[in-house]
Amino acid sequence: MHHTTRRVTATACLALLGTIAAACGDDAGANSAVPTTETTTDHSTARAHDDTTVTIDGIDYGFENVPASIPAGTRLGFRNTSANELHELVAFRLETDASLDELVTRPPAELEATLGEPVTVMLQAPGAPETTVAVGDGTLTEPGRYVLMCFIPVGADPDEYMAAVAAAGGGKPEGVAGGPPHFTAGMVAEIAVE
Ligand SMILES: [Cu+2]
Repeated sequence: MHHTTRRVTATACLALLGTIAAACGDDAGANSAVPTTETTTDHSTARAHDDTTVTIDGIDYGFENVPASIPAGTRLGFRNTSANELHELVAFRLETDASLDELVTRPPAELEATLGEPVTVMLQAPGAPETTVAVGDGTLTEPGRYVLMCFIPVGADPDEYMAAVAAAGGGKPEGVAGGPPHFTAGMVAEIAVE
């Protein structure tokens, strides 16, 4: 009887040990959750990434280094690499599914009505040391489909245009001589904010 009881006790102990082992296993599980803490650290890194500037280049005539998509909250930078032309990055959040190819063929008034107000406008004269931020701060906050466009007339005088921007209080300058806007020459791009 005693023997049997002991055996049972021994079995219970083994079972208990098993439970402890299982508990240890859980602890191990909790320990493996330590990297989760590091993942949390990664999250704050990701948040820092959201503030990272993605610099887009303006050339004659187009945008370069445009990512297909960026996380919401990414701040765009703009750099004009042209030696001759003033360029700008004007970003609009599109409320339409229309293709860029179709959009750019629309009459100016209709195009403006479709685009609405720009989220951000950044300009840089050729050779200028800094980019002028006229609207917003380059940050694309709301997820969606965005179009980047340059409205500078082909061959416009950079100094004259920048003076007109200043006179318009950062708004759209009027009456600066030049050819068709750069976007009609290919300075238009799409970017997805996710
Ligand atoms: Cu341009």
